[in-house]
Amino acid sequence: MPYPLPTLPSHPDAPTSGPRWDVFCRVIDNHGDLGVCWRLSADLASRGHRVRLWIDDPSALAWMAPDGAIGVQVMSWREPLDDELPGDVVVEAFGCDPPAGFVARMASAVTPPLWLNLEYLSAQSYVERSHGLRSPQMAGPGRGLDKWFYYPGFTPATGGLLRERGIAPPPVQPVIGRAPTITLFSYDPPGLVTWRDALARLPEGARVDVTPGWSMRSVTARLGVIPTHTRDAPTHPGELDWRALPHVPQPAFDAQLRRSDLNLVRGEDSLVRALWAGRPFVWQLYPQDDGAHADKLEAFLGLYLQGADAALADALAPLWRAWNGLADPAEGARSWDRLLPGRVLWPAWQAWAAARSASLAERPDLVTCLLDFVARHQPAGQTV
Ligand code: TRH
Repeated sequence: MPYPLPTLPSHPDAPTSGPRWDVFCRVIDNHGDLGVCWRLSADLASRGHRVRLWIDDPSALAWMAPDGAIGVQVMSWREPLDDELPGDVVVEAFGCDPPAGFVARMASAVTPPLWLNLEYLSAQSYVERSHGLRSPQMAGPGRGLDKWFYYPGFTPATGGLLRERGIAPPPVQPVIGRAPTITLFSYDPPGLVTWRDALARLPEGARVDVTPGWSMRSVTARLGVIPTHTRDAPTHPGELDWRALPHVPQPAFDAQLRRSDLNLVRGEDSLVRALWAGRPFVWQLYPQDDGAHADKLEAFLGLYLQGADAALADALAPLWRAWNGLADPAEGARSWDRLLPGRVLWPAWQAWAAARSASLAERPDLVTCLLDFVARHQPAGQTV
């Protein structure tokens, strides 16, 4: 369904001084590109920076960020874009190739802006090798400029994870004598049926909040379930209760993950939010035709489960693989029966999710790392 175009949010109270950023974002597919760019822009603005977010398709902002953010100006991506002066820093998200006219103005500026390419999040080893590399532009409208690769990541040698100031992880909530609550935000997970069958074996039943789009379609088509739109009706004990969620603003989405006992998330941005929620979660990666998501999953599992109790790791890894279609569904079924709320490994999973969230949150966040990077790489004579 097409969404109505939002009124482009721009605030009269926006700062009139402070470093100026141009963030370029092309919406390729799904919501992750815009989700990351919006979070980055809003986080920068919350620290006093002025941000112009250039987007080719802002329609999802109508629900993701309906109120906008003070300091962020949403701009329509135009071609050619040669009538605008670049700010102090230009962020090209995911190699989206900003308009040639704008890049030419960057190159001809007396003090050219710092130009960064923000890359996708991964725990793979190439990230540490590639973070912060310089790419001198030998040809094209940006000839003479340097473009710097900025890789988000989980380790100190990477660019960090988006994490706004003031996020506090919720306390661990026991699931005793009640149906657990689960949020489903997925593509079409190969492990869907196995998971539903394991839920059906829970004596207390479960409540599943289903996000719009892919998740709703798979639940309907593959499980034959029509989630109800009643948010507040009580859950019937011992049953599986499927509820349809609307699209909600990012802060409400994050709160939904924090409230749930278990989260099934997809894509990179909600992976990070599931981490900060501190709840047990399973991640579905965007499936790639060449199978590249398998290596990406293994790299993340290796990092995430480092130091975990062997019994927990031995159950979680096959479950995550099976959810992504990368292991036998029977292995997934065995794991769910050990890991779901009330089962033998549930307390260990809860404790691990909280501990890992806390340990990753000890690292400086992406915007803090980015500001440090900019300060170290800005062209001579410029202060950001
Ligand atoms: O939407 P995604 O599947 O995006 C993905 C990834 O970006 C992936 O890298 C890319 O290759 C693929 O698309 C094509 O999942 P992700 O990254 O979690 O982004 C979803 C965003 O939507 C996130 O910012 C949270 C936000 N969101 C809301 O704000 N409200 C909602 O109600 C929902 C369901 C999501």
